[in-house]
Amino acid sequence: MPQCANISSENKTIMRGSFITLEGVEGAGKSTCMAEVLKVLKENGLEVLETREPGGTPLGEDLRQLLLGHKHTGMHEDTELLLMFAARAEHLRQKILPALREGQWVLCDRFTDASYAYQGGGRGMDMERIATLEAWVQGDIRPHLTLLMDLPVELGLERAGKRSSPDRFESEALAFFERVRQAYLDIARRDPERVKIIDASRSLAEVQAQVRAAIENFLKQWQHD
Ligand code: Z5A
Repeated sequence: MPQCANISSENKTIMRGSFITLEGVEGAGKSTCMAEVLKVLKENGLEVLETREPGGTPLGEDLRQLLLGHKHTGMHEDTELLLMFAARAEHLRQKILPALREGQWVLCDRFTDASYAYQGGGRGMDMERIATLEAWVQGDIRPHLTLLMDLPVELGLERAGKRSSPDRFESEALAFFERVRQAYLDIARRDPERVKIIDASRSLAEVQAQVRAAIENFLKQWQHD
């Protein structure tokens, strides 16, 4: 596929920055810990682009409204998955790849692991379908490091519940989030080099210390390679 070939060759030749993602179930503390990651990267003199999925571009943010809002509560799961990847195609081409090409680091709140976890694990969609879309939209672009903020689902929902009214995903049942968590842990087991598990059930200070250690380790490796 031509789109794949273009993106693949860019990955090998042009990407100079590094691509870091944060993942986890609802209320795991991703947004809170983005700040700590950002702080460590900036202390090391790196220029960082912060972004999120679904979203990150004007079109992506509009798609986010459709995906998270309650206007289309009965949305078919295929539609949901395709909209996630439509937003991602735009995000990658308009924002992530240009930044990486310029040597910026990209810090993204959720990426394709979330499609495997929520649509694959949570909704039970065929993982092969997701892999097909991943290959089509991304070629061989993958995050270099992913921090998986892991905690018991009930604790995450309790933390998130204190904050705001639930969006379309947050309205799902506990069993849905248990499947999401297991799918994330499966990804981490299969790809331990890339995916580092953070015990997000601890106090904020302890979680931030784990996050800092993971980023500092990654920076050491990155400078060495
Ligand atoms: N989604 C999908 O289905 N498929 C995809 O491909 C993609 C996404 C990309 C939007 O994500 C939804 O899209 C998401 C999956 C789906 N749905 N869900 N659920 P999102 O990232 O925008 O939404 P979110 O997961 O709901 O994020 P969040 O609620 O903002 O959670 P968070 O960022 O992980 O948590 P937080 O805001 O940092 O912290 C939550 C609260 O806990 C807050 O009050 C903090 O002060 C507190 N907190 C944080 N850490 C601690 C500790 N350690 N101790 C005590 N309290 C803490």
